[in-house]
Amino acid sequence: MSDYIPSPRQWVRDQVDLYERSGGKQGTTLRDTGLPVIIVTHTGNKTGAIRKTPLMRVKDGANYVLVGSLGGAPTNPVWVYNLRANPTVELRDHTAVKTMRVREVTDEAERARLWKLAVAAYPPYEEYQTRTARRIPVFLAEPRG
Ligand code: F42
Repeated sequence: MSDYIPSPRQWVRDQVDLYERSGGKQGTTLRDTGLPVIIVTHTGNKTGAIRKTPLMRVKDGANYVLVGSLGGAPTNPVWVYNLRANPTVELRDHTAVKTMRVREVTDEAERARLWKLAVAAYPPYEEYQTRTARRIPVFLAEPRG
């Protein structure tokens, strides 16, 4: 069993704590936006530790779109490298917890379709992409068959 290492960012850590402690009944939205958030539990690619990352909830049928925006920062969030290395995750959406498999979306047409869904769910993603030279990574989490 690996250990859970919480995020070094206090507000992120607090959100994960409240979301999980309440069984997905509290702490489920992004600050004052009221927009829904999911928690992705994954594995650190160097430590092998358990990591928990809140992300905006972007649904595509039974699947979820994960957007590595990090507010338009110049570098990818670290969790992107973790998902590339260890694609099996546990995804919590409110009270529902599922094991899912994640893949990075590289097909341009598929990415364009999913990006539209992402921006519809969380409009600031569009501006975040204009702030950074990197292509914001997009992943699709699918139920593990
Ligand atoms: N971030 C997004 O990118 N997209 C979103 O849609 C999003 C929504 C969101 C909603 C609510 C909320 O509370 C936060 C939200 N965030 C969103 C922020 C998100 O939760 C992450 O905090 C953010 O993306 C930064 O991710 P990060 O993985 O870069 O986290 C940093 C701060 C971090 O935890 N760093 C760790 C550290 O100790 O510095 C490293 C953790 C790690 O995974 N280490 C790896 C390991 O093996 O354990 C090795 C790392 C390596 O070097 O490869």
